[in-house]
Amino acid sequence: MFRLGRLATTVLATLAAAWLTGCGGADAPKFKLTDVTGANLGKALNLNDHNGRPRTLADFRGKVVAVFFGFTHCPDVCPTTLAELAQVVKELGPDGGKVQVLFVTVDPERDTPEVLKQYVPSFNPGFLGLYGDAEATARAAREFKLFYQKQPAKDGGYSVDHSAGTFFLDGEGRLRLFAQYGQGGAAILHDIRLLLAGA
Ligand SMILES: [Cu+2]
Repeated sequence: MFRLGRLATTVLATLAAAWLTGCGGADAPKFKLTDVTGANLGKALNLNDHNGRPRTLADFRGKVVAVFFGFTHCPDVCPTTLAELAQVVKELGPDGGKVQVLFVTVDPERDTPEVLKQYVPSFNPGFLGLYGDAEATARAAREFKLFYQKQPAKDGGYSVDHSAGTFFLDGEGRLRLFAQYGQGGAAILHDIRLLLAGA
């Protein structure tokens, strides 16, 4: 179902390069995820949440923000990622309230606010679904150098290929970490704790 396109591979290479040049001091925090601090992306997001309220990243200052792009018809990657993030938030206990998960749909045609409102909070009541029109969605994806593309399905419907990974911003709204799909909740939990501790 999910294919890692060439563009997505380029993005990962770019992120890896950012990681190589972006940190390195002996006292750098020991993150398990990819450190993308200083990468020139993820600075802005202008979308509506599933309650219809306009949202920008500034709304979530003071919290660690996890940004994941996907679509509700996704059979595997998206529900797995959201379930994993829900588990991480749960394991954080009271600190879970200092984490905001944002699920940005790359399929606003089918993922209406009503659909998102049903789907996203089912993983955790605090999670927010974000959507925009085709143009706003494309802009948000470009901002995170995120690849997505409609794929016609045999039954006449369609699927959406998309790069699978979660971006993490710190309480000051700076992009810090990238979790590749499959890195696992333990690594995410570990690194969110570091971010919450001010790393
Ligand atoms: Cu997906």
